[in-house]
Amino acid sequence: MTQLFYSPGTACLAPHFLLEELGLPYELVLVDTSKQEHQQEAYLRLNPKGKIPLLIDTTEGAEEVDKGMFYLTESAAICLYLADKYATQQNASHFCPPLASLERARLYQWMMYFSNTLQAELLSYFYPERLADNAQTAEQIKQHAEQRVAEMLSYIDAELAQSEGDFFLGKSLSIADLFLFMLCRWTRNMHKPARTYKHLAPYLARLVERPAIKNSFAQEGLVHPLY
Ligand SMILES: N[C@@H](CCC(=O)N[C@@H](CS)C(=O)NCC(=O)O)C(=O)O
Repeated sequence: MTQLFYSPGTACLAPHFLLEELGLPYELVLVDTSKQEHQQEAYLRLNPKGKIPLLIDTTEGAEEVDKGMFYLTESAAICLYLADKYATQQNASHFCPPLASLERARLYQWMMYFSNTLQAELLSYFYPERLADNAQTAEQIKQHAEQRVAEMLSYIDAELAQSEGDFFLGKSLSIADLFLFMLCRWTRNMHKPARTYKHLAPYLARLVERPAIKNSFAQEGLVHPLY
């Protein structure tokens, strides 16, 4: 059985969208961050980083923590793993283009950019107090992070304008779309949210209509504005 440990609206969303898109049986396990459950021993035993998400998958040969169970963290890595694992399933090969193809290289490029640049900046925006000694500096960090996110969104918007299809990498939905949608959602309360950019606006409006994305939002109890 595949289990996704989640906290509503967090970095669990992209893997959640993907599990829904794949139509796989899986279990959602709530980690209640308002009760600091992610910092408690029971969760730290599974994920010593104390972060969300965590995927536990039953995989032959895996011997981490419990025999036969595979523990994986990092939202982008979970998406890559699931997409590869189920690539041979009917209608699933487009989530991750074939190994060593140019399309695959572009997917890596964007997944890395999204996770180690845009997502990292968003984490500074959401947790500025972790980078500062006082409230005034934290506020300044938050403002700078928001400006930098806006620059990144402009760059992403320009890239999207070059797409030859409805999706970020062209004509097929890939994990880059699911990951980017999650990050765009996180900008919804900024002065210039992703939904206000010329090319991101119709792109996000199309994605939010996908049943997999709607189901994920409903299951996590998320309501409007969704992005
Ligand atoms: N790079 C990690 C980031 C994980 C992360 O920071 N998750 C946040 C929620 S979006 C979290 O667990 N926050 C709780 C905390 O930092 O205390 C990933 O993509 O999985």
